Amino acid sequence: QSDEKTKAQTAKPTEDTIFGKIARKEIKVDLLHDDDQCVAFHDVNKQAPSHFLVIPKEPIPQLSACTSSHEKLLGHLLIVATQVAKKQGLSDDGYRLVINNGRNACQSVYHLHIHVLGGRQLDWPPG
Ligand code: DGP
Repeated sequence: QSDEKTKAQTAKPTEDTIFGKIARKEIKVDLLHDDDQCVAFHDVNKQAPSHFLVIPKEPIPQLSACTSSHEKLLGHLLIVATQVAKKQGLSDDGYRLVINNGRNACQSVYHLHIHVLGGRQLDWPPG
């Protein structure tokens, strides 16, 4: 079993997460993007030559906690993902966006995040 899968079995929604600390700049990481609504940064446990995360600054625990009030923010996160992917040189060959929602999907950090993976041929279907 992968590390991420093991972590996801016990991860629970919490008030604060490591991503909350990154979004508030309490933990310094190399930001690929930063605006009033979201930040993007490299995933520490990369699953592809290019693997970054786009997270809202608002600490939404997971996708299923979103309501129609988040429509604009969710659209913004997708657009930012494409912009950063382009900057990372992923546009020509393609890339994949993933949102893990809950235990069966292996969500291990309960702060909404979009994974963007590229730089190699990805398999389908995912595991
Ligand atoms: P998920 O399984 O969808 O909840 O993905 C969480 C991802 O977050 C996982 O790929 C590893 C990554 N991650 C966990 N902690 C940190 C951290 O402190 N810094 C960074 N850059 N990534 C992290």
